[in-house]
Amino acid sequence: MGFSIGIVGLPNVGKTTIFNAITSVCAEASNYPFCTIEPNIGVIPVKDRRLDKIAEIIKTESYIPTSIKFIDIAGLVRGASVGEGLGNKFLSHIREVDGIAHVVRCFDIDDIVHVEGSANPIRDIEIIKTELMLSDIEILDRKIEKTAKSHLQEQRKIADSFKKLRDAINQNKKRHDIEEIIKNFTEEEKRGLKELNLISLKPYFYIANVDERELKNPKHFANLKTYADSEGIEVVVICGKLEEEINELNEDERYQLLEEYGIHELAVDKIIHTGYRLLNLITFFTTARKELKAWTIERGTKAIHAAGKIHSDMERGFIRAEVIHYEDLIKAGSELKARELGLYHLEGKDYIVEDGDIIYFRFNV
Ligand SMILES: Nc1nc2c(ncn2[C@@H]2O[C@H](COP(=O)(O)OP(=O)(O)O)[C@@H](O)[C@H]2O)c(=O)[nH]1
Ligand SMILES: [Mg+2]
Repeated sequence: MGFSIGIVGLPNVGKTTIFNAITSVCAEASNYPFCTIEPNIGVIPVKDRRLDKIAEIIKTESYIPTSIKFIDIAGLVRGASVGEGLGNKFLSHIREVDGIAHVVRCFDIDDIVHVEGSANPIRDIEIIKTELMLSDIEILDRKIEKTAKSHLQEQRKIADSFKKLRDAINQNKKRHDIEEIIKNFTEEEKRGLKELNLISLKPYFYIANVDERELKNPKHFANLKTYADSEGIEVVVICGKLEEEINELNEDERYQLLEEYGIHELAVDKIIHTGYRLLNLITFFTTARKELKAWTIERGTKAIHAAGKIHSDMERGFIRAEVIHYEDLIKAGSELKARELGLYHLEGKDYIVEDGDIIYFRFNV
């Protein structure tokens, strides 16, 4: 299962525009299993120059980048948590994602209706956050109610822990304070918490959607930035409309056009890089079965679990991992030379996979 990012925000802030802009890279990669799999779900290949470099050294029949899933989640308005605008259905989609990209409208255009009258980043963010928070509180209340009535003392203790968490979320406490509360949870409580998939605990960042005419000095942006800084949250600036419009161009033409606007990185790359940082992800490579392939895992993943990303049999029958780091392979220039230089190392199941590792898993089932 890959990693996923949900795009949230008020209506008419540019979520679908940005979704279309970033999923358009799929057209170029039509030989890959990436595309828009449903109108609002796109699996985006992660560009990685290292893959091309490895492909020059290790000849395989094909090579496949890793990917991240994006979901354009509609329908969040004031009252979503009580079902307004199909709110509950959309909220349940947000529970499934690993991270959240919160799109904030930083432009005023009269023809494009703003559900709250006019753009105001902080108010807009807080409307969405309130809905997300209320939805979590409802879920926590259900859990508390179920456990508090129990005749078992342990269950009632669980209710107390969850009550603490509920109150912290309700009082809009900082992420850090909430994490401190969770640290004191027992293992069982932590497992129970995981199952609830609380949105308030998911990592997030903001996408400032700015107008192409205001790129140099986008309206409302300073406010958003100050607010985000106070939370310690990243803001990615994107001009959704411009990037959607240049969909049809090939990559070189796109870069050329964006340069004219002073933009040096495609929205899709900005968002993927931020997503990687946000979710603490790294990439490793495999070259089995005539196929060079990139994979995404969380930093700190053990070799045995990295193998499980590829196939459950590989995890179950894990014997050893033969590893060479990307830089070492490039330095050696060929697999043979790398072997002569002793750059391959054998690792056991507890080896922590590093970004850029090229791994041959040995397994037995
Ligand atoms: N001028 C301008 N219009 C935009 C921008 N982003 C979105 N729009 C327009 O805003 C409207 C709503 O965008 P949409 O992506 O459907 O918003 P959603 O409801 O959040 O999915 C559309 O008419 C877009 O063309 C932008 O960066 N600049
Ligand atoms: Mg939309």
